[in-house]
Amino acid sequence: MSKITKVIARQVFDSRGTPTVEVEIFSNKISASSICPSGASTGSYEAHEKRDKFNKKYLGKSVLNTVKLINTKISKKIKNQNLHNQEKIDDLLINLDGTQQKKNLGANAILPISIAVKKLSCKIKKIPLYKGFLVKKNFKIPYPLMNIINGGAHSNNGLRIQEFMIRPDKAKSMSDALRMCFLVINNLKKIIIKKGYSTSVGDEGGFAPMINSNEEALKLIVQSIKRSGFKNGRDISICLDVAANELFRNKKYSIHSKKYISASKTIKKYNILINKFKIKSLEDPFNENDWLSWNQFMKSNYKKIQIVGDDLYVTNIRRLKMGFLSNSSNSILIKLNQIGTITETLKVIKYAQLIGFNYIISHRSGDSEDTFISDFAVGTNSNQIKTGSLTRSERVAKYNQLLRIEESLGKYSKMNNIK
Ligand code: 2PG
Ligand code: MG
Repeated sequence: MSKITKVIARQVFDSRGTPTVEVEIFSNKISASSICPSGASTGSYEAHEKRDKFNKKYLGKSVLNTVKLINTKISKKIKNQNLHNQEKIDDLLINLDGTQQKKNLGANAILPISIAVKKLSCKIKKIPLYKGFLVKKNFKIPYPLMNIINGGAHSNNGLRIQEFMIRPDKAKSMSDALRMCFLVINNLKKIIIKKGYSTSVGDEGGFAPMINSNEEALKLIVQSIKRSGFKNGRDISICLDVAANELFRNKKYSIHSKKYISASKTIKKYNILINKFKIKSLEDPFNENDWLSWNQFMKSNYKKIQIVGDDLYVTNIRRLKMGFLSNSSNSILIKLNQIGTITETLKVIKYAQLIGFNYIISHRSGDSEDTFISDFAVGTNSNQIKTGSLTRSERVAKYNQLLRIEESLGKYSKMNNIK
């Protein structure tokens, strides 16, 4: 048994320059740390993120009270606990909080502790982090869902859909996958320059050209896939995250233009886009409470494409069960800070496995140099990982970690299967 001997929390900054919590856990002289990520387009059922609302020095965004809470009350609670008993430590934190949505302590206090504990446990056991979860042998590498054009809440270009992603379906390895994406991104850059748009990037590293038509963004991507020598829909697929919570008002959606239209008209327009651009995955096409539209869309598309619930499920097993019973989607996005602990996240993943859902491990738009999710994706047998474009170090760090894992698996390394 190794005990937790010291807990240190500090305020650091995320990729948007917003304060966030870093936690370092010690067992005698050995330590491991983790930094909490943060979303911009959040679901209302997510676990709570606590900030110092009234501290004007940081415009209400600091996390100094959370840091203090970890360094005092929480630290006292978990000190001397067996570091290898993740479930017990997570339970202590869940109970200390005592609310459904982690409103007392905040998920941003709990998650970095949960992750740092797991990292330290693996470090002490001298096993690579990816070996510390569900998979014990035959590790597989997830396909990247690479967000190459940013819109919605992740940039101010006026693009309504939040994420335009590519998935290199024909890649034979992670390094091959990254090479394919690298080519498409570089060709996309050339095309964007030629059109006279800016090549600046959004929060997740994808280009954020000042265009406001979804179709135009999709055409640019199709062109760059072609120019890179690949076939759209065969070698590389286009995947979208609509983040429709942000585009919903009075039961209507403004996804395809600024005008709000009914859900059934929105579905018709989705179907046109899916056919025209061979879209293979659609995340959050509807609002988090609009179960009826999710179900209607599912009925006609479930065999054709991956339909992903992010804000719909918020990595919460109760909501995933509701979605499964009401036939709302066939896949779930997994974000650890939506629920707050590794233990709860693993329960959701096991349930997703049971019902045959794809589960995609995801970063947040505000992220950091912490590469935990790369190991987590391999260790939970996730077939896809969503972690931004191949720019901005907080995104690239995750891909680089997957390259290291692939290298360490050597000749046993294999890509996962996409269904
Ligand atoms: C999403 C995420 C990550 P955010 O909606 O899927 O890409 O964005 O972290 O802003 O919720
Ligand atoms: Mg999303």
